[in-house]
Amino acid sequence: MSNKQVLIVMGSRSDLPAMESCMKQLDEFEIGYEVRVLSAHRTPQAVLKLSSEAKDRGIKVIIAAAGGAAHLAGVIASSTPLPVIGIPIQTSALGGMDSLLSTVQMPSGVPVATVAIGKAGPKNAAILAVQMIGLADASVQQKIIDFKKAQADKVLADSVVE
Ligand code: RP5
Repeated sequence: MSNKQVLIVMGSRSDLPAMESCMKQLDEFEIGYEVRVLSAHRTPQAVLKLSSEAKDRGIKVIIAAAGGAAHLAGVIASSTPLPVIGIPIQTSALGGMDSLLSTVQMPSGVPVATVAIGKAGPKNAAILAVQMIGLADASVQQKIIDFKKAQADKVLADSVVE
């Protein structure tokens, strides 16, 4: 079985720059991932094939990023038992509110854990995915504990403003 535990799907290659921080964060946690560009609207059959086969390939969490009418995470969530994290990509037309609402407002029974529009979203999606993997892997969970401590230490070290 592959050591890639996270599947990252994005709706277009134009989403890649926004997604670099997600991949970087997974690299920092040394969690293997696979990246695919597929669209809920332009390649729906390929999306469903990928998401329905992900679990049997050893994937633990799926991260799906899309902008505009951002149905990618929802379509993926419809066809896998794996947890799906949705990233609403910032758009030029509506600032990403379009992406946010179409990612987060899922019908009852088909959740998508949706992170923020903008810089924090892709990074937080990676951290959340690692936290989920950490539930069944103590060494991965320890990395999250260490990360949070280092983050808190940094804030405390910078907390005194002259
Ligand atoms: C979405 O439409 C993609 O996720 C992207 O954010 C947006 C624009 O895609 P392109 O027209 O740049 O391919 O499906």
